[in-house]
Amino acid sequence: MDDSNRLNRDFGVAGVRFVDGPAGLVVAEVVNGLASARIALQGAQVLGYRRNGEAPLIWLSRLAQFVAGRPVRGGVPICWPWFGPHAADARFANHGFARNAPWRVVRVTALVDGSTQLEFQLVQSAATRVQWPHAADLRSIVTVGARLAVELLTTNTGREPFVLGQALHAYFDIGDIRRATVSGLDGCEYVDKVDGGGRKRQRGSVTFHGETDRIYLATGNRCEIADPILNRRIVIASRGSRSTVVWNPWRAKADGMGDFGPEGWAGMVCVETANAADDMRTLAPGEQHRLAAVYSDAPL
Ligand code: TA6
Repeated sequence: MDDSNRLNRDFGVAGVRFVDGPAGLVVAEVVNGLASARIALQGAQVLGYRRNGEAPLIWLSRLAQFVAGRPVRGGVPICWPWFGPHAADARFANHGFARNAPWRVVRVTALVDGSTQLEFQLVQSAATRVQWPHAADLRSIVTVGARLAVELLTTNTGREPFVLGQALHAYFDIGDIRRATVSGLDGCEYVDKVDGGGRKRQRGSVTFHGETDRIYLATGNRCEIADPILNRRIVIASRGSRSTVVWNPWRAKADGMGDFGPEGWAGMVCVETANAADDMRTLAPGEQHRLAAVYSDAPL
């Protein structure tokens, strides 16, 4: 596992500092002239992001548990190489192993526009190959600037095709889920995981009146969260995805999960750029798939 001293020596770039975070998880702290962010090496997980002078865009639970090998509640977890439960073996983690596994730092670059770009590579192992016996290389490229960009690059480095499910499981900080709406999904069919997986069609913007867990299909490349409490809209611009997951656990499910904290569920919504359900991808040997999202905000 990388340690912060070596990382600061090898990748010290103005505005980036590697620190030993909770439970020994190494975290990259990024502060530049545009924004600040924290990214854990475990899972290459963005834990937070805010533009300078603005409210946080990305939500992190006040009760997030930092335990090596366990998912952290909030930020932008990387679900890979499957979304949801493992197709055949309930022993394996929900949403794949990438978010619970160590990643190595490949490069840290100060870009000319003032942004900071960090590239990470998943460290695979016998433990991960037991769960998913395919040869693949996975990179995450995070760009911290006036917007937050996260890009997942999967390359099939083996001799056989494989099927890939994945998502950028982004948690957004909002004033009150009961007042928030999500637009950009009007007319899309969705799998309603709160209603037996039935398929329905979205009419207008998504509004929230209880636990909401939907996989929207044949989606476009832009969604917006309207937040009248914080008086802003959050824009999710995506590439390489034709499925978008919208999730809020609501009170009972959040309390049951135990790491949302009191009323935490009311201040977050997930809008996830995915390749899930009908949108899983088959990669031929040598093929690469890019899944990307750019997150920004503007006044409502
Ligand atoms: O993306 C929505 C979802 O699939 C929900 O069904 C819920 O399981 C959520 O992900 C969080 O999953 P996690 O494994 O992070 O608790």
